[in-house]
Amino acid sequence: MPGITGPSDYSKEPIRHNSLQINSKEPFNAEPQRSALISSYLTPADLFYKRNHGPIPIVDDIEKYSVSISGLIENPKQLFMEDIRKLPKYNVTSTLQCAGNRRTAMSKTKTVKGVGWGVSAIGNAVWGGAKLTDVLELVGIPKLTNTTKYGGKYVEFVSIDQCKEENGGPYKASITLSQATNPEADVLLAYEMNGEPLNRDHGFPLRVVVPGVIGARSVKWLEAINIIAEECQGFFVQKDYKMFPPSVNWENINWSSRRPQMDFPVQCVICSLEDTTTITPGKVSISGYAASGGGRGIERVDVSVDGGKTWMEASRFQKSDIPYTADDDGNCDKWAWVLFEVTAEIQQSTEIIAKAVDSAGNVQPEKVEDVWNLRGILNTSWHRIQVHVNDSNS
Ligand SMILES: Nc1nc2c(c(=O)[nH]1)N[C@H]1C(S)=C(S)[C@@H](COP(=O)(O)O)O[C@H]1N2
Ligand SMILES: [Mo]
Repeated sequence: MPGITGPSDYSKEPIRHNSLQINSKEPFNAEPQRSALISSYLTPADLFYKRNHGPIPIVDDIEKYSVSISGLIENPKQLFMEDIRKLPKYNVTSTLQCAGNRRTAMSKTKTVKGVGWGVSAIGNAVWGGAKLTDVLELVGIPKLTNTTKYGGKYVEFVSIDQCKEENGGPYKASITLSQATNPEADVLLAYEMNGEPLNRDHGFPLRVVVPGVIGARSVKWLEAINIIAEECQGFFVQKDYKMFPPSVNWENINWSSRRPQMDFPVQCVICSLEDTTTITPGKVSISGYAASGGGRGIERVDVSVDGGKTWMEASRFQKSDIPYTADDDGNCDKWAWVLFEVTAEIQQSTEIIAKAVDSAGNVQPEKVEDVWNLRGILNTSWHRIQVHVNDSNS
């Protein structure tokens, strides 16, 4: 084995922060409290949501750890950590969001299948590592390639964790070769998160980060890269993480009728208040995160404190803890979330709503019912908070 192993049981899991809300113990799936998300622009690694499908792999010998690159190419190669570290290092600030974020709220409309998540299956980090474009050049694939000489059109990432959905096989995903070889897509083989070496939960020693795309494609504990003709045939690409219309149920589902979800849609959540909150009348601070996929930054966030009759525009806050920027223009928002804030006077019980608009003018769906799907993915409906005001006379 090449310096890394995927255990078959959960006896060697890392130690986790005790404030995480655990949604499933084995495999370990957990999210921070929503208030933790807005206390810093960059989410600390120990509080960052953890989404796993098997036991966490173990690096036995980092010197022996390598990633093989093969498939429809001329010169397959095995790369060691030192080969990857020799390439130019990029720091990309990117939000990672699980497609299942806010699934629990969607399941209230009608049952859905999948791990229940609140609003915190999302985090924002600076990922440090080599660009995939530079790595692929080492095996003779130039930048901006759609097809290799041998018909390679997709890049498949293979891990080493043992997943039940794959009958004990590893987690896999793929992206197009054109995205993989586009330097502006900023796809990374990352070995750092927020300036520290990746920790085990987040993919030590090396993970893929595909900015602007649902978290499922950012394969952790990378073991192999295959250049292939068709997209990855693994479970998580073909039979999971696809968006179906509300009419599809478990009897009539046809998995091959849909494409795997890639970019995530525009999303926004209020994190300063729980979904149901009791307050005393007066000023209330409403803050949270907004993010969109595909490199579409956030244009604005609208907040209503009267159930959607009138709206005000929120302002951005807390950019000061960014140690790095995504590009030379200081454009940090391309792949990253925006934290927003507005203060409102609230005198009576009401519904507070937040919704975001991305740089392409895309908006969020008003009702969760309209985007309900049996796998409970992509709940990006308007985020609503029920506020009860204490009656001071009673
Ligand atoms: N090897 C491997 N990579 C994986 C997964 C996994 O279970 N195994 N889960 C994916 C999913 S669904 C998400 S949302 C992200 C979560 O990354 P995080 O745990 O670092 O937050 O990793 C992705 N990469
Ligand atoms: Mo996910």
